[in-house]
Amino acid sequence: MRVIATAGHVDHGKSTLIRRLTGMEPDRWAEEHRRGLTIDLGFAWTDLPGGPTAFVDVPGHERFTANMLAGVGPVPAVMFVVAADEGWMPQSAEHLAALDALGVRHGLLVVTRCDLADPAPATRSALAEIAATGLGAVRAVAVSGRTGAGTDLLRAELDALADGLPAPDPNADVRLWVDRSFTVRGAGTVVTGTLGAGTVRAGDELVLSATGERVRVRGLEALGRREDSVGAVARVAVNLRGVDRERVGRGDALLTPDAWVTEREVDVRLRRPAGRDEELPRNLVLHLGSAAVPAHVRPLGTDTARLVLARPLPLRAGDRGLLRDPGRHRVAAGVVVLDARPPALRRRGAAAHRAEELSGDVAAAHLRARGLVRAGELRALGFPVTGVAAGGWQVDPGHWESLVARVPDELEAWLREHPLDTGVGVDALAHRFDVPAEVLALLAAAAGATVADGRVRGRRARAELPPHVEKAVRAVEDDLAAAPFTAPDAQRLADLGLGRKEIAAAVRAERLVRVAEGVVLGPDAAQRAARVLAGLPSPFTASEAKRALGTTRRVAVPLLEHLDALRLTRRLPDDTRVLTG
Ligand SMILES: Nc1nc2c(ncn2[C@@H]2O[C@H](COP(=O)(O)OP(=O)(O)OP(=O)(O)O)[C@@H](O)[C@H]2O)c(=O)[nH]1
Ligand SMILES: [Mg+2]
Repeated sequence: MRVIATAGHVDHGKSTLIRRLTGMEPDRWAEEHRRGLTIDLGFAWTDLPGGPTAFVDVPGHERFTANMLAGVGPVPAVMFVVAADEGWMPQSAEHLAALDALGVRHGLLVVTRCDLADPAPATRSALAEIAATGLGAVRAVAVSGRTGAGTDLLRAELDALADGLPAPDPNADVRLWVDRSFTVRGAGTVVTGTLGAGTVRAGDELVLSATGERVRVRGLEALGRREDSVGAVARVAVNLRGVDRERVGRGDALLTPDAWVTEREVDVRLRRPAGRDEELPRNLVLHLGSAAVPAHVRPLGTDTARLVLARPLPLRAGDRGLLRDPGRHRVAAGVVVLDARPPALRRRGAAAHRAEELSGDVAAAHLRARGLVRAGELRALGFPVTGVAAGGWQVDPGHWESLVARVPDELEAWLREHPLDTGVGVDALAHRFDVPAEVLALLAAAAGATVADGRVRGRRARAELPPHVEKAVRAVEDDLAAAPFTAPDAQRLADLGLGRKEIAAAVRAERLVRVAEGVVLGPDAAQRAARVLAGLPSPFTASEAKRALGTTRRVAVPLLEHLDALRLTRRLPDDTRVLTG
């Protein structure tokens, strides 16, 4: 389905054209008929040669501009109507300014009431006005709603307009801006809206933006027919289970669960209409989607501001809306959302700093300010998923680097405090780094530490030893695997080519521990020895320790001193020892 909105000055013949194109009555209210005036949005549809096409018919009267904005807000294309006999009028100008601010890029000029006047002058002036906006050069067609002249051409031009629209993403997250809600006897609450992207299916669970409550899609209708699923772009009526009609209305949105953030503060870029440089009023109304929400404007830089909304809205970076001054009946500025979850501005000078951030890479600044953010949250905010990916999180690259650099120090510090541990618990280290455990594991790995059985162990820098030393160290490791406290003797070390320098390298790489000149053991020798000694009566003598460890005096004496230094053991005045802790 394609969806096209009308726009144009009051009484210029919009609803008459919709009636003629669709055979349906867009003015739904008795009062509209009595006054011959559209007050609220009207909805109608027809089959054009290129496919079914729905229309959102808007009121032209300036009193109902808010309704007009709710109708065109979510619609990507517009049929701009100007009466041949009246030409360009004030609401023509306000509607055009609104479309420009909302970023509508696809339009068609329809000059109607041609039976009353020559369409050429109105066409000329309207095309010139439209060309000065983001709509650019549009095609024009002259018609009469009364006689039907030009209707076939209008249908062909509407088809061409619809065909030129960008294809919507059927898999996008749903944000259906509600423009109507009513009760159907026996079915309950029904809401309607223009679905701009994504797909809604019967049975889906969606979130009501205003309250955050979950609602279930009981049934769907599009173009007057029941459907199991409706994909964008479409006019759709959604029958909801579990929500009263009073709790949902125009300006609410139905959202894909967990895919949107709904906040009260938002940073935006402002686009002032040309020639309007006076200071922006502080209190305006933000129109975005079908919502109209009072907004307090806090200027940040020359063209950026923080909006504090009267109620939260589900927004994303890139969303377009406009700020309107309802008292003066005019568009004060177009807005483009830059950050839908901006940081608090607390310190002096924070606004100026923020303005600078907003003129650069906003997504990167967002990540930098927080250190790390869930990837899903970046998506929900409409940001590209930047930074270092780590277990569902995205980490600011600078933060990541500083964390990686801290890993060895933190490991060492931990092992100093907990000498019996061979590694640090992932959770404990995560707590120290103030990051989630899944991020910590990846951080540790990036720092060259190993993570196994929920523990992080320091770097085993195998790759860093020259090959001949590596080979020799492995031989020593094999010896020690069989007898952990039987240090290789001088002859064995010499045979393996392990001199003073080679041993020092192996110690630096945490492959060996040197407890005395020429006495090397495995890196966990102290911890293992402490566990063996725990089986002895306390206090114990050096000979008792030597026997328990199954080693010689050459090893046992310096090993015990090593244990003393690590405060695993304490030496008593009579030369016996006790285990600490
Ligand atoms: N002669 C003539 N009258 C027309 C034509 N189109 C509309 N009208 C008349 O103009 C008046 C307004 O037409 P609508 O279609 O209600 O105008 P509208 O743009 O929908 O007005 P609002 O929704 O209130 O902004 C009605 O009396 C129509 O009968 C036309 O092509 N020729
Ligand atoms: Mg009308």
